[in-house]
Amino acid sequence: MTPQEMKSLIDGTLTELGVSHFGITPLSKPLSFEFYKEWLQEGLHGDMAYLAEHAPIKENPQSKWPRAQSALVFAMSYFPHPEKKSEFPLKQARVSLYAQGMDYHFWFKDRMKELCTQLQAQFPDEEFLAFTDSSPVLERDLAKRAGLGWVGKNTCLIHPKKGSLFFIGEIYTSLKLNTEIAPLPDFCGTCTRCLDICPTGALIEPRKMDARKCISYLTIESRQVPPENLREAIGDWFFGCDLCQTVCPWNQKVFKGQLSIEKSLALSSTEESLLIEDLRYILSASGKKIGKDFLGTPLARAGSFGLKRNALLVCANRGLKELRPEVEALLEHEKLGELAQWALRRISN
Ligand code: B12
Ligand code: SF4
Ligand code: SF4
Repeated sequence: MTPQEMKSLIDGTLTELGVSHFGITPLSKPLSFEFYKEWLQEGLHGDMAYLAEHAPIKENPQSKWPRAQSALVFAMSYFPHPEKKSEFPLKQARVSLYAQGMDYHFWFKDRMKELCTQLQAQFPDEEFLAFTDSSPVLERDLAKRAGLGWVGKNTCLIHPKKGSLFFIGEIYTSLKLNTEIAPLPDFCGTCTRCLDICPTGALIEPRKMDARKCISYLTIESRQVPPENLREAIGDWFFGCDLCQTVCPWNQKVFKGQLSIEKSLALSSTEESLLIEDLRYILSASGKKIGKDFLGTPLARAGSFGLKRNALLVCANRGLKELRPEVEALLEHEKLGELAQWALRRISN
């Protein structure tokens, strides 16, 4: 089957599923695998041990999926968020755009599975497997090879007409769909806006991140309290960070005037009251309540410990004296006590 035949077969379904753009690539060793290996060797992945464990399968996908020959690769835009939560528990706390709705690991995967079912009916003897994010797939490399964008200096995959605010997902198939897509050229040019804005200096070189310094890592993936030298730079980010993307001229062009590039948001007194309400709720709620309220959203990943840690950071960085009792209540906490003491010193000054 030719890639063109596949494209015309699924084009209609892709529109129904809300896919922004898509491409096809043969499954082979990622072009950037050596870079990935060096990145791991330098320890830039921090505590994300699974990234190292996944390396052999990322290098050779057939070692896990022997029949897989090609990948259909999809971009799913997350701004505006396509799966809003009916009652999002936070009103003002600063949450990165991808997390302002339901968790894409479920709904995006479900949409791709619908397509798998349709393809399976057409090709009963072939294999179709849907993945997004958590599987051992080097997704940006795969998406780049499928023509979905170029790898920007902020490390994100960017498309000149779609920007970078999209998820990547893929269907591995046993169908042979050999295609040579000319990769998109690099349109970063001399721009360095992402490197310049990053509050923690996580983008240590163009296209190279020290994940241990990225606010997304520190407020989502990490199960630790951040080192003191990075705490202030986290600013008012409660969950994740978008700055190196929202500042990007390619996103500015696509989402004219809709993206904030403030390192710390200027809040009206009403907004500040809402923020205090959000943080008070997080700092004092039980783990069970937090688990229930954030069920099915990306924030559930950080859990009660992670969200309380993030609330302490924002409270300290904004000097919210109103939250003194809630901070004091955590002073003896086994894992958060030291951070609560730091926060207390900051709001007392
Ligand atoms: C670990 C991880 C993180 C870590 C580390 C991120 C990083 N930049 O390394 C943290 C927690 C910090 C993170 C943050 C975010 N993440 Co993340 N993350 C991942 C994950 C699970 C693995 C990424 C990884 O292996 N990193 C290691 C580095 C070395 O690899 P890489 O970034 O993929 O880069 C490769 C390419 O850039 C390539 N490359 C560089 N130059 C060239 C040139 C050529 C020619 C080619 C072919 C390739 C190439 O080389 C690298 C290594 O192979 C992927 C999902 C996946 N399975 O791949 C999602 C993923 C990369 N994340 C995603 C998202 C949405 C985010 C956030 C926006 C979320 C948020 N707002 O908080 C931020 C963005 C921050 C940023 N600037 O990257 C999307 C990216 C979509 C896109 N358009 O690029 C992914 C693909 C998840 C998904 N399925 O949608 N993430
Ligand atoms: S997401 Fe934020 S902290 Fe991470 S690299 Fe981008 S600007 Fe820096
Ligand atoms: S901000 Fe500039 S350098 Fe960074 S990814 Fe966008 S175009 Fe490239």
